[in-house]
Amino acid sequence: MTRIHNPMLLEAWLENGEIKEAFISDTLYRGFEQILIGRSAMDMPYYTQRICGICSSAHAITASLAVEQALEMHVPPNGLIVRNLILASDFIQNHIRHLYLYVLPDYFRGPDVAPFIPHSESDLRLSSKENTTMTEHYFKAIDVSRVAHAAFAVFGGKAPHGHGIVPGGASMEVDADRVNRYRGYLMEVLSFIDDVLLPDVTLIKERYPEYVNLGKGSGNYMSVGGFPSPEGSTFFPQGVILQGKRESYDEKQVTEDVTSAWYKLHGPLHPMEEDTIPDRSQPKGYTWVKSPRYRGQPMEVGPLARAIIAKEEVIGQGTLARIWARALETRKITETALKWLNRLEPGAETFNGKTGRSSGIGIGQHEAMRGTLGHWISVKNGRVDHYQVVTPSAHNFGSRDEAGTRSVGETSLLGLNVKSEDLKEAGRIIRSFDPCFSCSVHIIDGENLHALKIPV
Ligand code: NFE
Ligand code: MG
Repeated sequence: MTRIHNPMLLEAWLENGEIKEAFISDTLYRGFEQILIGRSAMDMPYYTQRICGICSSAHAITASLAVEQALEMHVPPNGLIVRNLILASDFIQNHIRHLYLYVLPDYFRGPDVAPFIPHSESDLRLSSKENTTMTEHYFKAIDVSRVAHAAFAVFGGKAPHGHGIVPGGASMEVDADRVNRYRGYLMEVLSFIDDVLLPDVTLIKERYPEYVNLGKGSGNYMSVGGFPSPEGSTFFPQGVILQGKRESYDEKQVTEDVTSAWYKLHGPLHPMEEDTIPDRSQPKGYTWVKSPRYRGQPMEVGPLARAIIAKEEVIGQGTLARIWARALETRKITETALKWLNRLEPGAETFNGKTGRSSGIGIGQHEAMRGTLGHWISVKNGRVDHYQVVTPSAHNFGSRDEAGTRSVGETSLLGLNVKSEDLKEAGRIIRSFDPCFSCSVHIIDGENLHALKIPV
């Protein structure tokens, strides 16, 4: 798959043009969790941000939450808001880049120059004038996503992999200059969202109406919530929809198994209990992504799941429903971040480094750009004893579990009619999840690359 974050392999079996079976593999192993053992817990936001460059601040916040719980640290109100502002700008950056650079090239025809060549000519429905406008917007989106990253750097120091989010709060103090600069950047982004982004997605929605529901996932949705206020409420609510029923989220129900992944075999285990030991010889293995489950079931996570959990109106449950939910979320986060700015108290502390203990366990959970992110940590005398990361893309694109149940992503392709030679229909569905495969496995062997052979 091209135009996603890092190496993903889709193998699909077709009969009369219909997808009957699909396997999605991550061909990249990284071993992040092993890298962290023995290191200072305080450094976890810095290390884990390197899992990924597109959602770095989500890892920083989630790691900080885990460490703060483990060591009994308390974040001052100003610090909470500053962290929200950093993550908000990163969400905006992510959503704009995902839409224009990864998604829209499946729907419009750019000019005959790089990066638009070679073209896929199948199923293009925009007029030549609309294609020209989309091309202009594509380049404009690169500039605007950079503006969002500039907002990130105001409180994060730099982007990606900022220095602003630390256990105990935020490293940057609040002053009028920073507030004004952040506001200026976000006002620019907001007019782009209203004048360009939302109309563009509306146009695609009108021209490709069948994609609103094409590519539905498992129908189970989950959000752990995110963007806390000093009063204790969260901007993203927490919740689960499992087999049609709404229930409250219970962290103890999260497990991972590795029946079909390249790891030393173990059954479903809670992230605090499991290990991450690579073993390329596993007979059923076809990917480096484990199989995260909630109450034993695969859960769809991401902007569509968040909208459904928040009881917001959604237009469907498929490809363009995901893309539309992400577009609306971009607007909502930008608007809300501008309001958070007014809640900052210039000069008030953003950081409190006091710890209540030096050993303990901590569970960090926060919604990342692509959905639910969890970091589980055990700290002994200030050092990491156990670390487990479960990412949104692992939820959406993990391996089959011990019951053989497919991931949300694999399920979304079944029954799809493929007419184009380049499997464009499948590409559109997969990309609507915004998959990231460097996050999912959190050393590639360049010498022995070979196609995977998977028994059906
Ligand atoms: Ni590499 Fe990430 C996000 C995390 S992954 S992008 O959002 O966590 O699924
Ligand atoms: Mg993991």
